[in-house]
Amino acid sequence: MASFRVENRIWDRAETMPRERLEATQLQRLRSVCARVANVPFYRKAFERLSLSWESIETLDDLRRLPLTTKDDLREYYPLGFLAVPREQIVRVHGSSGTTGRPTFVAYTSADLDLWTNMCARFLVAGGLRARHFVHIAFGYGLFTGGFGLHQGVERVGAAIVPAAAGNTPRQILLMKDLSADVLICTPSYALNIAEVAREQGIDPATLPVAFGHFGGEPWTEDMRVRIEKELGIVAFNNYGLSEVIGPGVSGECACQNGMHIQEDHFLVECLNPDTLEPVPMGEPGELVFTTLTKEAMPLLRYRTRDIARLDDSPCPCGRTTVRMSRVLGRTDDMLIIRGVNVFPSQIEEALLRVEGTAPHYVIEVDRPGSLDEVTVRVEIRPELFSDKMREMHELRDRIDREIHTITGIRVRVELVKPQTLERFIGKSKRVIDRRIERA
Ligand code: DLL
Repeated sequence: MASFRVENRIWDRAETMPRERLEATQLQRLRSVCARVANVPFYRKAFERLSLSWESIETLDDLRRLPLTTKDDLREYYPLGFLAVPREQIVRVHGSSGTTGRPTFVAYTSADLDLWTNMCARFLVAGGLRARHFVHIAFGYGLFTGGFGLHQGVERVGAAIVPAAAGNTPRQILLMKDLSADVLICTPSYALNIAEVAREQGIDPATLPVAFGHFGGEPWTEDMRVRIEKELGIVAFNNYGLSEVIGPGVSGECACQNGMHIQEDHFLVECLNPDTLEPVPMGEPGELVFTTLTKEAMPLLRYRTRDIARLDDSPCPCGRTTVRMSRVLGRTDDMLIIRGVNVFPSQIEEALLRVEGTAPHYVIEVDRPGSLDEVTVRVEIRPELFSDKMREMHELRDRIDREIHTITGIRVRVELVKPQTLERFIGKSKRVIDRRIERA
């Protein structure tokens, strides 16, 4: 791992506010957002149905009385039916692509952009960014919130930006080398892709000038972090967000790398059992649900993210007083139910990364040719281990099979494929093909 060390620095005082003051601020903001959503048809109707008004919100516990919001609700009011301000006040629209084709749009006023920028600046500074750095951003600039969101945050910190955007990896490597970028921002899978392409070009990725990176936008595991840090010789930080809530900047790691600090002066977070919708005890995994406290254009109450994570309210040595979230353990909707067992793709990734010789490129295919679910995990083998000796390959396959079984409790069919045969992704990776859906 790189010798880079992060000195703890706080970007703004709100991050270390005493809990009582933070909670008083949250309550005042919660009442204000409940008053502001009165213009939004979905919330107006829900408030009527539940006989609620902003005046009836007297404590933070009253949050539980508010209606939940889902992605389907946003779809029902497509394209911009959740606006809480007149259209003239909108200065930007972003969106997230769904599985159904039509994106979900999110809108920002100029005040929203300002606070979003600040949120990104906060977590970047917590994770080592300083004005002296050169930052290579390999996120898409477009409807996706990754490129513009991070760009604004880096700009506010005063560091230099190379807005490389997505694609053309050999060119990205050239830019990183020639401009001596010391910070890399992209998805974790793309960071590994950069390392791989560098190797193909005869460049040891660890010799690239990057010292640390901020990665997010898709699920990744602790083992994947170790792999990225080793390959690129960097320190890798995790950051989390989603378009509906604001984009990147909802939470990010500090130098302690012990969970991602949630920007609680802007968001109220709940961790709920996705079936009963009751809060889970602190530290238990549950679905994260966010209420935006400060957004003007499209505030959301109790937005169900479908992301499963744990919360941790124990004090962090960095001095920030905000609750931390674990890495995302899975999603309630990419959760695969295989012969009755809940399996997250991240568990399969964890198993693969434990086996020496596998590359972190894999595809999980689920099918039900008869009455039973069958899972095939296709995984690339590292070039140096790909061999034409049948026995060695069989042993490797058996080891992977055992590891997956230990972690998930299910048996899968493992197919080893040649290096470089699976698709590479420049944005978010797509690891699961569920053929049961096509058959249904
Ligand atoms: O991915 C925002 C973002 C961009 C965050 C860049 C961080 C960096 P969406 O496209 O709306 O927004 O996708 C949101 O991506 O609900 C999670 O399932 C997943 N996700 C985002 N960050 C992480 C992360 C952006 N660090 C969805 N770990 C979320 C795991 C993540 N999953």
